[in-house]
Order: sequence, then C-alpha cells, then structure tokens
Amino acid sequence: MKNILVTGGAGFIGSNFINHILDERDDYNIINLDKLTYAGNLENLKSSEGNKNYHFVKGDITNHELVDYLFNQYNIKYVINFAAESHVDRSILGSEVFFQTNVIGTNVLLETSRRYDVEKFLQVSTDEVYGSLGETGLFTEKTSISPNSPYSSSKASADLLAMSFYETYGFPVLITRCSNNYGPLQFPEKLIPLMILNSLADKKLPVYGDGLNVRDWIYVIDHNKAIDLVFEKGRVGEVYNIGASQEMTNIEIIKLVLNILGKSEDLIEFVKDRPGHDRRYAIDSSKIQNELGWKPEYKFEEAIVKTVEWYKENKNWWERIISGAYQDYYKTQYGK
Ligand code: NAD
Ligand code: TDX
Repeated sequence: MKNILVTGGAGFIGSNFINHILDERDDYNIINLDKLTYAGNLENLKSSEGNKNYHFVKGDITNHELVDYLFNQYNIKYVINFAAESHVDRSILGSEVFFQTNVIGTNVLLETSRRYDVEKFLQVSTDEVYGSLGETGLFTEKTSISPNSPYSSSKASADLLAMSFYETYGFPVLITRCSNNYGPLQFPEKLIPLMILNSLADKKLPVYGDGLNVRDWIYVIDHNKAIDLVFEKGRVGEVYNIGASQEMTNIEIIKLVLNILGKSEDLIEFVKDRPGHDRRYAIDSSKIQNELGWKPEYKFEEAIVKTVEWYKENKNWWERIISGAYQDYYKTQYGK
C-alpha cells in the first residue's frame, strides 16, 4: 500500500485524478489535503467518499505544523502536488496568493517531504512556464523557462525550487508540464466551461484580443493517466511534457461550442486583450511517449462534445458555483 499525499485534490484536475485512480488501483491510500478555496469543491469527490483508501483533510499547504502532522500521522511516503492558484486572469488582478500557495506552499511540502524521507515527489506543473511560441515550433523539456504572467512565474519558481532539491539533496523529484486541460468539473472561469455556461444562458462570450491565440488542448483523463505513469515509472530528476497535439485558436473553440449547442455566433463579443497574453502554446510530448509508452486516448472533437454534455447534465453543480462569490470575480473581470 502506498500512502500518497495528494494536495489540491478538490479542484478540477486533482478530483478527476482521485476519482479515476481509486477506481483503477487498490494499492493507493490517498490523503487529500485541500484548503477548499473558491476553486475547491468537495462535491467533485462524491464518488470517492466512503472509499477506505481515501481521506480528506481541509487545510493549507503553507501550514508547516499541519503538513508535518499529516506526514507523521499517515506515514506519507509519496506526494503529488496539484494544489495551486491556477487562473491567469486572477493572478493579473493580484499575485500575492499565487506566490503564497504556488511557491511558499511547494517549499513547505518539499522541506517536510525531505525530512520524512519521501520516496517520490511529483510536482504538477504547466507548459505556461515556457512562455509563448511564435507561429511554429513546440515546447520540449529543453525549452528555456520564460514565464510571462504572475501565475506562470509562480509555477516556474516552484519548478526551479523542486529541481534544486533534486540537485542539492538528491531528493526524488519528478515534474510534469501539461498543456490546457478540459473536461468535467472544471471551474467556469476557464475558457471552455465559461463559454459553455454563457452560451447556455445566451450571455455574451468574451473573446480576448483577436481570438487567434492558440492553446494545445488535452482531456483531463489523458493528463491524469500520464501523471500516474510518470509517478510510477518516470525517472527522478526529470521533467516530462504532457500534451495531446490538439492545437486550436480560441475563436475556433468558441464557434465549436456554439455549434454543439445550436447557438448563434452573434453571442461572440471581442473584448480588451489579456495583458501579457501568450500567443501560442504547443507541446512536444515525444519524451513521455517514447520513454514511458504514454499516448493520449481522447480526440478533441469527441471529448469536447462529452464535456458540453456533462455541463448540460450537471446544472446543479455549476449553478451553486456561479450563484456565490464567483459573481464578484465575474464583475471585476468582465465589468458586468
Ligand atoms: P483548480 O484551481 O481547479 O484547483 C486547485 C485546487 O487547489 C483547489 O481545490 C484549491 O482549493 C486547492 N488549493 C489552492 N490553494 C491551496 C492551498 N494553499 N492549500 C491547499 N489547497 C489549495 O486547478 P486545476 O486546474 O485543477 O489545476 C491543478 C494543477 O494543475 C495546478 O497545479 C495547475 O497549475 C496545474 N495545471 C493546470 C492545467 C489546466 O489546464 N487547468 C494545465 C496544466 C497544469
Ligand atoms: O474569457 C476568456 N476569454 C478568452 O479569450 C477567458 C477566460 C480566456 N480567454 C482566452 C485566454 C487564453 O488564450 O482563452 C485562452 C485560455 O484561457 P484560460 O482558460 O484562462 O487558460 P490559460 O490562460 O491558457 O491557462 C490554462 O492552461 C494552463 C490554465 O488556467 C492554467 O492553470 C494552466 O497552467
């Protein structure tokens, strides 16, 4: 049995990871440490509640005493760190909490893990640490780190810190850098769920700039399977890019969502661009494919339809979210 501290497991990717992994494996004992910020939602984990190999702890990864207590109490030997402030626009409105959680929090986890002789520490990172691409080329693991937003610079800082633990102490760190995820349970501040919910409500769809920025999309389950593979078989001290080679412009995605829902393109509204908006992300995932045999299973055209369906069928889930504090953020970000 592996005692694994999974942080941020009540968020989008972490909850999909826990729900999926507990179905697949009976040798993982998961302790989910989550602060339940605006983005953390225990409803995401309904299917895992009651599983004897799952324990939830509400708390902050920056809290040394709590983290120390948990390592001791649960004999933690493995860590998968999903916990983060994850939204670029929020980081532009204020960077403080991004550095608290993403950098200081990761440091607390690394320091404590080292003291408790943790056998593997997987840092869940992002392709945004590489910065922006021009019209051609792909991010490889050798691309230099060049983040442009407060969010991505906090994630890059965490990556550098994690890697320094490997170099300095021989501490067994692994880093994954994935491209944009989509799928069920994603908080509706991110592009795809925001556009689905606005379309369903016949609200305007705010497109930043000219809508031609490119993101490389991956279904969340493909990301999580890759994380599990790197966790099990990856070489420590290494970075693994994860991506499904599904590049799309934002406007293409938005039109596709409107089309799936049978809504008019008149809902599209071009708005002021995001400051420092990265033009294009695209991942070269040949390392994880060749070394570990991973490959993505979900095609964008099919999984986006599944995702839209999920939001249509889970109105209760998102209605509770958008009726709360999220409204204040929406007003600040979009002015209405
Ligand atoms: P999310 O915002 O949906 O979830 C983050 C979770 O972390 C929430 O449950 C929140 O409550 C928790 N959390 C935040 N601060 C915390 C703290 N101080 N202590 C404990 N818990 C805390 O994010 P997500 O989209 O699921 O992303 C998960 C991870 O994957 C992040 O590290 C993110 O940088 C990375 N990532 C995301 C994407 C993407 O497209 N969403 C792509 C690549 C990498
Ligand atoms: O209202 C919007 N209008 C718009 O045009 C929003 C919210 C976004 N966009 C654009 C900005 C980006 O070009 O859509 C694209 C995607 O935006 P986000 O969903 O905010 O994602 P992004 O900034 O690309 O970052 C995401 O992928 C990498 C995640 O939020 C990060 O956590 C992850 O690391």
